[in-house]
This record gives sequence, structure tokens and C-alpha cells, in this order.
Amino acid sequence: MSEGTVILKLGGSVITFKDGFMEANPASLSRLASEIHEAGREKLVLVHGGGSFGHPLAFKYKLHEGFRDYGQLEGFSRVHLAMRKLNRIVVESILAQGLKAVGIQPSSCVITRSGRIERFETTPLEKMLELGITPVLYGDVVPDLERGFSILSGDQIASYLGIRLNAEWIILGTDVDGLYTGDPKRDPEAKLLEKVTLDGLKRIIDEIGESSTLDVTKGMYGKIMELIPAIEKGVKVLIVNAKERDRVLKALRSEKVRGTLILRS
Ligand code: IP8
Repeated sequence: MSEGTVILKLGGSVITFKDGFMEANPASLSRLASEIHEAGREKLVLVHGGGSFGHPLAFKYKLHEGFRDYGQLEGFSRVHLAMRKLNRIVVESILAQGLKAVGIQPSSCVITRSGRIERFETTPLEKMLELGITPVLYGDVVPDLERGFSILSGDQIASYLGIRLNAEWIILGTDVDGLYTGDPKRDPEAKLLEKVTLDGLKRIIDEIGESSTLDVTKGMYGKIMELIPAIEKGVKVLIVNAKERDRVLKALRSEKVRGTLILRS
């Protein structure tokens, strides 16, 4: 039986230096590219975040607020260009390992409505997968039917494609080991949750609510909220620390690895 499709999302904090400005992390990228190569998955879609390429500029031009004035259109161009630069660096790292990969611009094939994907032309991407090419997408600024434009996160793309491509796995490569019972940076008692079901996950989110103690992991819980529709459809989600050697490799090989596995039931 052929292997299922895997969507691997690499966070911006893993592939760029977040404190810099448009500064990629070449060592991290080449290690991850070699892990992807070694894992040898047949059908892999790669999605990456913006890190120090997308976020500072998007913030500067207030793109997350939607179209308000013409000055922001320069921002649309600049954020998109910055993300294409990062995408090129990612694709080149993968090609350097002898893998076949093609960058795909979300702003040319996705349209959102109030920030949510309304249409996504995935036929070229699906054809590439069939041919054995890894499509490489990224968080981008995209045209929006209500707001003029919006910032589309790599997490929303990963979740959408997980459902659309009937993927077996969504692997989230982040800069933390997974989901914890509290904030591991403040609470020494916080424990890594190794396996969570959807009901358990919803309970955790309800308990946390807007709690300020979890501020630093809010980004992580935001990601989870984005992935819930895919988990509901039966896509398995695994969160691993992509800054640690071989975690992504093991995740791609479906081997036991430190992280958080989220299943529908
Ligand atoms: O880093 C956002 O993607 P993310 C990308 O996956 C931009 O949230 C353009 C800021």
C-alpha cells in the first residue's frame, strides 16, 4: 500500500532568526532538508512560516488590518517579495539535497474571505505530488474578498491542505517540544502532553481560555485552533521540536519521537 500524504509545516522561528530582519537560518535549513531527504516520503507537501521575513514587514504596513489606505499596497508587494525570497532559500536548501521541490505562491492560487480560505486552486500542486515533486508553500499576503487582502498563515494552509489532500499526517515543526500542561518556561511542574484526543484538546483550550499565564504559548494554542478542522476530519497531527536533530526525521518516518500526538479519538 502506498504511503499517505504528509504536510510538514516548518515554523518561521525554526528556519529564520526571529530577532533579525530577513535573516534565514541556513544551518537549520540544511539539517532539516537532509532529514527530509533521509526520510524519503513519497508524497510530501512542505509549508513554511514567515519568521523575520514576513512578520516585521506585515506589522509595519498593518497588513493584518486589511486594506485601509493605498500606502499599504507597497506593503503587500514588499511582504510578498520577502516571502518569495525566503521560499527560494527553502527550495534551494531542499534541491541541494537532491530532492525535487517547486515553490508555490499562495497569493496566486488562494483567495480568502475575511481571512479564511474561500478558494484554493490545488490542481497544479496535486499534479506535482503525483510526479514526485515536493510543493513548497508559505504564509503569504493574499487577496481577500471582504478586506482587500489578508495575511494567510502557513498553519491555515497546512490545515486546509490536510483536509483537501486527505493527508495522513500534519507535522508541525516548531521551536518547542509540543503542548504542555502549563507554561514550561514559568512552571517547572508543566508536563509535555504526549497524546491528546480532540475532546481532551478542546477541554484544555476551554480551561486555558484567555488565561494570561499561557501568554507565551498562545501562539501554539492559536495553531491548534487552526488545525482542529483537520483533526476533526481524521488527519493525525504531530507537534515536534524541529530545532532538535532527528525529531522531524523520526516524525516523517512515523517512528516514536518526543512530541505531542493529536488524534480525533
Ligand atoms: O508565519 C505568516 O505566516 P506564519 C506569513 O505561518 C506572513 O504565521 C506573510 C507574515
